[in-house]
Amino acid sequence: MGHLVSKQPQVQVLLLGLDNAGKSTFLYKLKHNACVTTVPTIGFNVEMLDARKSRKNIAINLWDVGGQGMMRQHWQDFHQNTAAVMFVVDSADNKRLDEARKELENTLQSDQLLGRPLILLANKQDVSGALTVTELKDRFNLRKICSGRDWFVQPCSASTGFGVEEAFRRLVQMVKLPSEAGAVKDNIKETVHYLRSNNKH
Ligand code: G3D
Ligand code: MG
Repeated sequence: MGHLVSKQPQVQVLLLGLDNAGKSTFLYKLKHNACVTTVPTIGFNVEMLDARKSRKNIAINLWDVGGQGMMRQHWQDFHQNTAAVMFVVDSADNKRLDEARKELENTLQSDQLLGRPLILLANKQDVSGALTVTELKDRFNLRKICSGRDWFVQPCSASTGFGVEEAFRRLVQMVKLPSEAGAVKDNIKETVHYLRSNNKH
């Protein structure tokens, strides 16, 4: 895509979460408003979505990086230049909630993601017994692990489409364009943090 000259601001957003959380279903519902049969993602899927922000047309590149064990070690490689994170949780899979919380905590600790907004997708709300937004916030201790960044929990069902568009609208609202003052400030904060942590070694 490097050779395509475009003035349209592009932002990169990561769609993360455990395998089977519903990332690929969410991505394709958003892109095509379709329920496609997903297969476990090997490698990654990426889709470009058009949006409008600050009276500009922007393109959001949404990266769905495979959630399976082996792929998780590559999440780090995708953190650079990431403007926001969408983290998908299977709210009905009680057994794996702690595993999901640990992955989210690890992700948020990445230096490159410092201050980036987080949208937590409380997915599979159509399944009976799914945790509510309030329950998930408590279970993940979100107020604590998200301090220093904007965050929002969106209830949704990637397969029925409930909450999917709302999640995208919220993302567009929260993401900072590279030209925005806040983003520049964040870059400075990030650089200072980087220099400080390197000085410790
Ligand atoms: P992943 O990309 O995060 O690994 P997928 O997850 O998008 O492949 O989804 C994993 C399974 O969960 C799929 O079922 C998919 O249909 C289902 N799923 C995704 N979102 C929802 C949802 O909101 N509600 C319900 N009930 N199911 C959902 P299969 O059976 O194909 O494995
Ligand atoms: Mg997938």
